[in-house]
Amino acid sequence: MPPGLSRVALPPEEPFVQNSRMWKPRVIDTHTLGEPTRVVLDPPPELVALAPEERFGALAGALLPLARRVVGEPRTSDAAVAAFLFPPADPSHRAALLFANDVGPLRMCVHGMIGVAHALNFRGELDPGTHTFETPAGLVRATLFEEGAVEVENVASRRVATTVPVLTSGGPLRGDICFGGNWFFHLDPSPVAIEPGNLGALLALTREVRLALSEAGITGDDEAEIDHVGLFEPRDRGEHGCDARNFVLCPGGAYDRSPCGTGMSAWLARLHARGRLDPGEIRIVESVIGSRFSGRVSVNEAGEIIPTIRGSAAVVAELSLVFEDADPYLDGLPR
Ligand code: PYC
Repeated sequence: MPPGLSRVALPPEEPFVQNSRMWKPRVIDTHTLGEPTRVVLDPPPELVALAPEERFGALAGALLPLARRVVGEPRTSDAAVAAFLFPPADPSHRAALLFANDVGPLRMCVHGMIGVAHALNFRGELDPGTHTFETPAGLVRATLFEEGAVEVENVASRRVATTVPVLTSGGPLRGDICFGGNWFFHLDPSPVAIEPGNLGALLALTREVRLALSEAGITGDDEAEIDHVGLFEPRDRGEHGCDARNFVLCPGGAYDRSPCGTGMSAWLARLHARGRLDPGEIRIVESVIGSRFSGRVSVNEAGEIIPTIRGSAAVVAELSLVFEDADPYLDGLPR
């Protein structure tokens, strides 16, 4: 077990209780440039009992209430993502992670990874340097810098299809299907100006597009649901200090307050596929609230595009969750 992991798991004299209602996990609440992550230090016993490759499917199905007990309303905001920490399958890795929001698990979450690295460093359990984490999408590497910034070398990202038509109430729109650790449909340029004053219109459009994709049976590889919709607007770096602004709809229906690292990874892969981004060139993307990630790509030996995203996080609370049997909203608000 790598140094520090024993501090994340419960000590042997306090074995995991076999009933999640008695589970009182210690959590660290963080936000990554506005987007919340609830880092769950004590993973649910039901998930710990499963093989790592079974956990994603279980949390998408019968064990979804576990995610809903941890994130979403009324315990936290519907934008929050949980990051469950498990002992890694490979002891040379720092930990295995399972990300989830209140509608199910995410294959990967860059803002969540940044939150985890910052939270572990805050607890004195992660030193500056590069650390490997296991996620359902594959291995990712988080580099923590002395000044607090975190760089996440994400999983291979790619553009899968271009100018795919979707029919909306405002007429047909064409976008790209791409993967950045999660599945995305990108409309670039956005048909609605990405401004905080337009949140209602941005949410309405992206929700309609996601529904239209689902109704049309448009999916990612292996029939994976396209559960994120990203809008991008070009910006002039000289004038605005960034290259694009984005708005990303997340699976639960909330929008990402950060520039969405998996969405930015997919965007960088699209730029590279169009010949508009060389390996190592830096791009800066701003979220609808004005927070920024920077990123670049490299190409690995297999010819895959590997994005690296840089951002930072802040801890806002250390607490333990309590699940009362009599709580009528133990499993979250009705959805
Ligand atoms: O930063 O990758 C991300 C992300 C995914 C969903 C919310 N944030």
